Amino acid sequence: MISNQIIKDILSESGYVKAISSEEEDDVVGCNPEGKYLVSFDPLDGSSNTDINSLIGTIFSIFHAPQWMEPNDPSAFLQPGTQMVAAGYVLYGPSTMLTLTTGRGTHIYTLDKTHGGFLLTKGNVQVPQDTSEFAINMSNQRHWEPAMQSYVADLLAGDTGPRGKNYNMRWVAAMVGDIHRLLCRGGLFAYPYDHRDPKKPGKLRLMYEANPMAFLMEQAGGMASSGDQRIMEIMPTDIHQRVPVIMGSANEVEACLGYHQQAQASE
Ligand code: AFP
Repeated sequence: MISNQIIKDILSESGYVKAISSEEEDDVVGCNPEGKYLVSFDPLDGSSNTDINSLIGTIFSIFHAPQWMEPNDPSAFLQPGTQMVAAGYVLYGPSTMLTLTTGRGTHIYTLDKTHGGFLLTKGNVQVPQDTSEFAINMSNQRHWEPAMQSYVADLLAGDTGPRGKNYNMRWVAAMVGDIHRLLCRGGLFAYPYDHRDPKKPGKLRLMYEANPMAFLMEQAGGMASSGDQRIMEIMPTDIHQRVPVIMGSANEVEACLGYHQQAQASE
């Protein structure tokens, strides 16, 4: 809540922003009626990591604000991710890093406290196409669809299974930490479709988590899908909507989607 208030105050005072939507706000918050941009953000992703001094971060996406919109009109936020003008996250880890895309590659900057600015430390990030690492919360396995069950079972089967190699697993419990690792060394991250509650087909939020990370991932040569659709092409129906997420190294995402396509074909 404190992070939300800080970011809300800064964006409201900047003058550039017409309205914001936040994971921590029920409704859109109007800022400057003359502002040119809309900002959606998750103020503190992985907040349950705070108490254990583990990775947390802020995720954001920026859209043009339509001139016709009233500052507190949520419908202007219902744009597909392909309309984002910028997206990124700040990771509060051993170093504070800003990862940003404006649609011309994905770039990583590190906070230099001596000068108080962010320095470019890794330009034009390229996610390796292949990987032998995946990130998923295995405790939800029984709630996944059969395609996801088979895919992960084949990863776990290692070099004696159909994928023919051993895989390693990591889970930070903060998407911002998992995606940063993927941008640095590749991997597959999934929070897949889940049967438990039809109103929550996935855990992650389209506007605050899936879209901005998909933009960063695609700009770094990776892929991002919901299982049956490119995430950035999903037309939102609600600012807080949740979506299934599969993203990361292109060849591994393709392999995972292959299981989904096979399942659809045999329906
Ligand atoms: P919070 O921001 O509420 O801590 O949730 C973080 C998150 O939405 C996402 O960043 C993680 O990938 C996911 O939840 C982890 O959730 P579980 O470990 O509970 O599955």
